[in-house]
Amino acid sequence: MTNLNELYDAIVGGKLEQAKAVTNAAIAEGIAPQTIIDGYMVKGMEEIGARFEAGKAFVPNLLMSARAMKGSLDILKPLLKGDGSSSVGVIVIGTVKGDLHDIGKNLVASMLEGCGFEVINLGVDVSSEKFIDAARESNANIICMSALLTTTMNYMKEVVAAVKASGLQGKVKVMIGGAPLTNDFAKAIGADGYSSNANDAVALARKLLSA
Ligand code: B12
Repeated sequence: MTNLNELYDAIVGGKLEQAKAVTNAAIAEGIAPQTIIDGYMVKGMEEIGARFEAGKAFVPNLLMSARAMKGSLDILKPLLKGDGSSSVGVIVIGTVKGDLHDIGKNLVASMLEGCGFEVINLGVDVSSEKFIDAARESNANIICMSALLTTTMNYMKEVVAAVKASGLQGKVKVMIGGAPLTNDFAKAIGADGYSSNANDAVALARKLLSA
């Protein structure tokens, strides 16, 4: 039987091959992707983050952990299926300008995709112009923004302002997320919604589409 603690250890230790091997074994045993992600992978990232904050891990360790996380997530991505009953829409997602953190954003993108949304992932360091152009070109229903830094989260306000200035307001909703954000921050900048994790992000996207 697969010991998923080995996946947690592989993420914390930044061991890509071990992470992929345990993930494949867990899938073969029929363990639910959500259990693997929430119970072990995200927890592993939290642990390496805590070690970094305590000065016990360094940027190269974070990068190795991120690589291992991505390797496992790539394997799980096709299996992240929703219940099929969602109203499907188009979502443009990116990490805001100046910010290179993409693990959480990619997790949200994968979940949304798995639940039937068409997702246009703009990557990291995304400017307001890029968000607006992509939303306009794809006729997007929702712009999703991610930020992990207290310095970059404020850029979201600029994107919300750009949505208003572009004439897309009313046609496209804005959803935000990332560790330093809160519901109050979302309200303060005029975003339509905030969620603290990838599961709730799917529910929120569905809610915004039906509003
Ligand atoms: C991994 C990591 C890195 C990696 C990123 C690799 C990558 N490809 O993403 C690297 C090494 C590159 C990095 C660099 C830096 N980092 Co860093 N990093 C982290 C770390 C350890 C983990 C982040 C993570 O991936 N978490 C796991 C994912 C799954 O969680 P998440 O991102 O929060 O996402 C979830 C939710 O927030 C939400 N969500 C996320 N996005 C969205 C979007 C929407 C629309 C919705 C609805 C929801 C949602 O759903 C996700 C899934 O449930 C955090 C510490 C931490 N505890 O967060 C520091 C952290 C974010 N980093 C930090 C810092 C300071 C930096 C650097 C400045 C370090 C440096 N001196 O160079 C640089 C900045 C580079 C830049 N310009 O962006 C600080 C930020 C401090 C602050 N207050 O701003 C933190 C908090 C660490 C710390 N305490 O010091 N980092």
